[in-house]
Amino acid sequence: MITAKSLLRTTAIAAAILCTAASSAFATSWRGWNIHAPGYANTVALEDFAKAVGEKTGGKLTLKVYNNAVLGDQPDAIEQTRNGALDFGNFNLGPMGPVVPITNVLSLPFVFSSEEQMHHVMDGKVGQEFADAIAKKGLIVLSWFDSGARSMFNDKHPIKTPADVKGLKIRVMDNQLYVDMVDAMGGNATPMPMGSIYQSITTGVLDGAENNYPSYTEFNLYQVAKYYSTTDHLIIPECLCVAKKSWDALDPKTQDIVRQAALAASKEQRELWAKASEKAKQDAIKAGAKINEIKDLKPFQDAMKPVYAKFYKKYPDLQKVVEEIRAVK
Ligand code: GTR
Repeated sequence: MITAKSLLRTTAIAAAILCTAASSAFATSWRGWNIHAPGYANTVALEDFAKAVGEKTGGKLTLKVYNNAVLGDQPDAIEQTRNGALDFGNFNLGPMGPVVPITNVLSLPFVFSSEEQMHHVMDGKVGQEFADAIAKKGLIVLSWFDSGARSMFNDKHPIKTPADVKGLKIRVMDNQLYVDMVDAMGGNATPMPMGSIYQSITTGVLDGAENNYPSYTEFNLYQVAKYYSTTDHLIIPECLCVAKKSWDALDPKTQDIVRQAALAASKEQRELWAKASEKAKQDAIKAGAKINEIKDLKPFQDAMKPVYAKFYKKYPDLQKVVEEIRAVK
């Protein structure tokens, strides 16, 4: 029997459903992954990106950035964004390698000659080739971020020649290429999340790791691995990427707003990055880190020959991409 009360309840439920449907037709919210802490160059740029999109769409699309990898470790976050469980993220192209084979080229040691050359490559035709391949795996690259040059640090001694890496237990990101890279110098590589390095050095599971100055200080690693040697062996770009599923659900006008905001974020991140890198280096020195500036990197480059040989054997087609990169000045 339909009573006044049940009619009222049914009407209220129907109204709530309609309301949700209406608001979801007009407002969308996105969740974004970020490994870094508040204040880090990438975080500031991502948060400004989120703010700009919210403002310019008049609140129709709101973005929230989740910092400090609270939504999971990087390889998982890449997976989650590819399948649309997360909407966007700032990803390093290193852990992208297992998913998008061509991006492994960017993880070859010394593939770029400088950070400036990396910008020229990624902002041009070759960068577009990477973006196209990444799109086929469910992620839209909106812009490229910096992550400087990565160098080795440990708690045992300065690294002056590749032979000094012999026997060292070094943490690497999740990609076989980095294992091969450390192997080629006689060290032992262990892939593990960034957040586990500090404790692993303290307990002796690791002797060190490799990264740029801002991450070295962000994770307080100078406290447990004071010998930082400028091996500059990797210059890996990062992307501001959106889940293809989330992207395809936007109308063209909103897509344009998001893309423009991402390009502005990349410009901002690169400027902040340059300053943050220098500051992190000085902060590390003040805190007692011993920086060993390596003048001649040739012995390190020569030591990487087996890494390239193995890579070309596995991916013969990618040799031409390496050549394209090297042809960009
Ligand atoms: C940082 C990078 C992070 C992450 C980290 C790592 O430089 O910005 O995305 O890749 O290195 O080593 O795990």
